Amino acid sequence: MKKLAFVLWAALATVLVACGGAAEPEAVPAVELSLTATDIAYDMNHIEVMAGQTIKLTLHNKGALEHDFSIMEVPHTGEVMAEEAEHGADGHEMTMDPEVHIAAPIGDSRSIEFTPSQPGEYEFFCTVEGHKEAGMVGTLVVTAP
Ligand SMILES: [Cu+2]
Repeated sequence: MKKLAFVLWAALATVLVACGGAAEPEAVPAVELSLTATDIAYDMNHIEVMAGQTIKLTLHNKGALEHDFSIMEVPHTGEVMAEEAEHGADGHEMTMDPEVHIAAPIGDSRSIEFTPSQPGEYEFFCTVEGHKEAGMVGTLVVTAP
């Protein structure tokens, strides 16, 4: 009987681990980042985190134009959770499909959460036309844990 109880417990534990993406053991605590966008720049062009570290990034738009934070491709675990990632009324149409994307309306803030899983350097930028070229670009450096 004891053995059966253990088997059930083990099965339950497996189910719990399998269900919650957040149930994965978190090696490193999440990091909260604040990125401010103005016309036309970010206040940070270099972000450094550890692989496996969840990034909770809040983009504050203090400009008179719409801005976003995007990464075309970055290996990550779990889902990218964006708070209202869509662009607003400025008619900006996304012609690309970045894996990580959060747009902040003028004078507002929006957050995104994701967990890069592999060390490397990943470019982040604003997808609004001409903004990357004007300097809204930076590097997310993911270091080995
Ligand atoms: Cu922009």
